[in-house]
Amino acid sequence: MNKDRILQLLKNEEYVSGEWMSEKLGVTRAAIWKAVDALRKEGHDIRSVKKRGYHLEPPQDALWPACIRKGLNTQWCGVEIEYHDQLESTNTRCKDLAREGGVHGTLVISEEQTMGRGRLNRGWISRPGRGIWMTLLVRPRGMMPERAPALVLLAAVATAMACERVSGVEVMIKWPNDLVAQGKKICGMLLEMGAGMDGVEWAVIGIGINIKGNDFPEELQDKAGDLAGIAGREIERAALAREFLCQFERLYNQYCLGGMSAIYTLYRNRSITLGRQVRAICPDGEYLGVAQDIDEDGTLILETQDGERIRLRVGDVSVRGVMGYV
Ligand code: BT5
Repeated sequence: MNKDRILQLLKNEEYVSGEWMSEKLGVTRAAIWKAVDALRKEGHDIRSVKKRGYHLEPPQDALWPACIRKGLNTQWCGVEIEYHDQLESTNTRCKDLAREGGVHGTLVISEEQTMGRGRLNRGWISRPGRGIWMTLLVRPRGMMPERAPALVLLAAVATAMACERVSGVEVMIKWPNDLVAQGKKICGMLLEMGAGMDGVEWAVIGIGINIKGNDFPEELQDKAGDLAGIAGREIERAALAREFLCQFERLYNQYCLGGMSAIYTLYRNRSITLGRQVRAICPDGEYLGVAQDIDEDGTLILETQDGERIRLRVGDVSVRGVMGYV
């Protein structure tokens, strides 16, 4: 038991002192020493560094909090990072944290999801080591629930910017919040929230980014892609997660000061949906038309072939010429 907790603490910070661990776990220094020794015998590369404490050497491309935090200079975004080797869904775990009082800016991340979720109860393939499966908790002040989709648009811009910076590949956004690179979906997002009389109490933004060959099933082979495959080089996942936290904090702070308008401009500039011929499949039917605009609460405005303007809040769009739609 102690061993698992110690491993968790070592994955969390680059250096952890024995004294701090013994306080945190309520056991003696000798017990810590013994557990560390046992972990070493099991093959964990734990080093003792003078004046700094224990250091667990991460394997290549580890997504541990300690790796993400290295060089992270945000004020609140990613203040708490909870890492799991396996979870059903980072959104489910993050929702529990939100209800238990988890702080604004908490990130939940898992190496693998066994029941990763898409929108409308669809599944999300999240194999170990193949991507970044993470959920960010935010507590917006004074936001009405109908405005909350704006948070995912903000996250889409932040994630697109982070992916581009780290991979060098151009990343576009397909309404509402799929990230697309070279015509393939590399990332999807799932927003869930809890609201009370005063508006949104918490919102969790789940983000799944395919990094390297996610073994897509036959039906997704043409549609889904992975960032490393498209970039033609390795992508360091911790660096990408770190860059996402920086970009998200910057855009969120901007939104708190000046509202969504600047972020909408960034969103529109990256949209592969606007101005294009699209087919939209919505809960109430299917529409063909030209995507005209996206308004302040994330609604897509479509002009149909007979000149009617319709507003779509939820749905899937296929953009002519992208992801197999001709
Ligand atoms: C999404 O839904 O795109 C939202 C995906 C959100 C995933 C993240 S991972 C971390 C967090 N924890 C969760 O449990 N979820 C979030 P949607 O637009 O409904 O797309 C789902 C559809 O995309 C599926 O029905 C498949 O057709 C396809 N799909 C499934 N896995 C995929 C993958 N890894 N890459 C690309 N497409 C995928």
